Amino acid sequence: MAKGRGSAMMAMVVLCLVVVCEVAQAATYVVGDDNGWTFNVDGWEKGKNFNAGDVLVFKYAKGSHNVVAVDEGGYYGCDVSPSEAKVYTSGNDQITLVKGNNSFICSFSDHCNSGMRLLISAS
Ligand SMILES: *[C@@H]1O[C@H](CO)[C@@H](O)[C@H](O)[C@H]1NC(C)=O
Ligand SMILES: [Cu+2]
Repeated sequence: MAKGRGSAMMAMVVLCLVVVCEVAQAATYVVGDDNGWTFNVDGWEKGKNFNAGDVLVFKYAKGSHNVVAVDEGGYYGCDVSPSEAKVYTSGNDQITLVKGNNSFICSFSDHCNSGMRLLISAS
């Protein structure tokens, strides 16, 4: 009985450590900091080190912008053509980074060409 409780306790400690480590590793970033997801946000990523699992929060006035997860070509060409591109519209969109390049643009009229795009490399 006492032994069983001991190992249950041990399992819980290990579980807690794992949870704490995961929380410690994943960071949350508000894109554009105080300005949010807006024009000329491109470059905000410079000097930051992103990891897979980190979360980007895109804040903007709902209806004024959107966030489209595109491929690298979509970032460079301001092109949303891939049919599998995911579109976020909530104004408070949380997107978890995957390993490698993560590219996002706003597909409203000419916003992407006005620097409303992001290419983030996560390790
Ligand atoms: C990520 O994007 C950069 C900049 O365009 C490019 O040089 C690099 O090859 C890309 N990496 C991958 C894995 O596609
Ligand atoms: Cu926009």
